[in-house]
Amino acid sequence: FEDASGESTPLSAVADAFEELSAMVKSKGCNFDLRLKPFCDACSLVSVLFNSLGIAFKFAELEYVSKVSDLADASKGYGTLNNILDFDVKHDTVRIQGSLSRKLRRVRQGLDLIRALFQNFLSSRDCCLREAASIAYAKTCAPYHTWAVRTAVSAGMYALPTREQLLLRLNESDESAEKEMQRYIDASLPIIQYIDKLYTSRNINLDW
Ligand code: 1PZ
Repeated sequence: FEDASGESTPLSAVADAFEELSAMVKSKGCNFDLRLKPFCDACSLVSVLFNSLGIAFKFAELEYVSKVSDLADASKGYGTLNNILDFDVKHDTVRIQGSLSRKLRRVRQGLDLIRALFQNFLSSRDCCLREAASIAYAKTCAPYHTWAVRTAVSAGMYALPTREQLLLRLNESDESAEKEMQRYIDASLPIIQYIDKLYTSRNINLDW
């Protein structure tokens, strides 16, 4: 997708990257052995959205970016997402803080947060960004975050830009944003489900 000036927007780049990933996953189903490199490349594009959020979520950006970058650094040694899980299962380190399986789980929660946020954002044009973001956060990440983090996030919500400011900063209109967000919503779901299956197929529950 290109905007009126012929440039692709940050949002369309994110949607493109996730459509490519989900096409790979869908074509081969859960037997597909997704490589870390294309996965991390797509995940790092998401962080451009942070630039439009202002400084209130700088800590969330640093947190997300560092986890994606640790996974990207591991891509040479591990190759695929499956290998990360295999390693941590073997060493009994899946849920240990700092393990790659735990970082992958957190990045997956971030992807789901954006998906839920976009869904709320599109459900009503009157829905303000703070409301859309608060509800999405409560559903996808808050249950797994400490009280201190949840408190900081809810304070930060008041510093979010308005719906109009966000669209302006993303270089989107209501119509174009709707199209791009919907593409991300549809394309990210198979990726999120694929990641969940990496854990559940190894009898690891997802309550963390
Ligand atoms: C327009 C978009 C508005 C979104 C606003 C929502 C902001 C959510 C802020 C989340 C802050 C998370 C801060 C730190 C959390 C850490 O405690 C956890 C656990 O880390 P561990 O103990 O496993 O090392 N880290 C995470 O959950 C990873 C990062 C989640 C942040 C996702 C952000 C998603 C991307 C948003 C892009 C606009």
